[in-house]
Amino acid sequence: MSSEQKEFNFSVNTISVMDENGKIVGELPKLTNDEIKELYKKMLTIRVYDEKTMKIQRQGRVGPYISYTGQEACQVGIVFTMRKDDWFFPTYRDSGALYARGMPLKDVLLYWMGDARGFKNSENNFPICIPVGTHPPHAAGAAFAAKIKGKDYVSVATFGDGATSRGDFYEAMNFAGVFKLPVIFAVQNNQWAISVPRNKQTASQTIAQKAIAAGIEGIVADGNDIFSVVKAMRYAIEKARSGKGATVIEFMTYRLGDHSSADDQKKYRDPVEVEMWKKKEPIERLKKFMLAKGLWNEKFEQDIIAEATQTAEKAVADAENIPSQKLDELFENIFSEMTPNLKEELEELKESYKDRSTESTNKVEKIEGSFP
Ligand SMILES: Cc1ncc(C[n+]2csc(CCOP(=O)(O)OP(=O)(O)O)c2C)c(N)n1
Ligand SMILES: [Mg+2]
Repeated sequence: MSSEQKEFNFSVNTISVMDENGKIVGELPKLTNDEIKELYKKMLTIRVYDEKTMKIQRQGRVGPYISYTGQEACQVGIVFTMRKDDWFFPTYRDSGALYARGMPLKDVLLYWMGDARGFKNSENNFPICIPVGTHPPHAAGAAFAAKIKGKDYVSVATFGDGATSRGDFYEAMNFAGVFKLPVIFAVQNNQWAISVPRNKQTASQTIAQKAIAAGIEGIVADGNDIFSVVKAMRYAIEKARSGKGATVIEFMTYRLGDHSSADDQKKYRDPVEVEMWKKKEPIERLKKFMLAKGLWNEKFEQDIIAEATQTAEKAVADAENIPSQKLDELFENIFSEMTPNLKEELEELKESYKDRSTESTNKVEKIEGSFP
């Protein structure tokens, strides 16, 4: 029996616009000076919010928290390119993206305080997905709905390198490939999944190439360069909106802090590696570019920090001072109509609260528990 060999050629494109010294090495995406300043403001603002939240977490005023410091270019750049009516599917690492998309700090803080009302009024953002990588199929499903309804909104799911080892990721890509869905799988490859390094996660040379088997395009972009993030996302969104299907973008970035407030990264990471990545971090990099263009000065910086600090302090006070949530409110926003199972669970919970003075959760219970 003879077999004929056929060659297949696949490629993964890479996008890199600005190097770690703020020097332009590729073609800039179209952005006005005001837009560049706005991107910088958003990145610095969400860093202030992140630092404030970590501080109050250490004081026991929020539950377990996940910081995104070092990943601000992804957090801001991914949502900057989205329309308000596009659908966003974030993970626990993406509080910054939710702020950048306009969700009030108070509401996201409520979520981390264990208060279900945080996401009650959130428009076109799915709630933060805590289980690793279970939401790419949801994003593909929402994209399928857009297609059936003949609407031109797109779905964007963000998740980490670790999540790409899950079957759900492959199922979502496969579905998106077959039906040419308007969905973007935005992988924030921050090199670690808690203590598991990228090279133990997959033997594949890139994560982006995993898209190829599903018949969709995979791109690698510099996730610590806001210009590369905007460029890659714009390309994928335009493609999705015009009916040309899905894209996987692997954003190369780095988690500068601990995995979560319950983690100690010093136990498993070489400080030399962390220092090396600090030199590539996204805010300093954009600052260098802006300084050279005359778009940055110390007053601009200090004004942003002052405004963000003031907003953060007010948001913390507002979140801490709202009346406790009612037990019903924990269940109400999950489905448009409560399922029989949920109704049963709610009754059980109410029963267990029977002997308490109030039919609501309180702050002490809210901050119990930890995040792996
Ligand atoms: C289904 C599931 N398994 C395990 C965990 C515990 N866990 C939380 S985060 C995490 C690592 C995820 O890494 P990655 O996808 O790279 O995202 P990152 O946290 O680095 O942003 C794990 C294993 C979980 N939350 N959900
Ligand atoms: Mg990771």
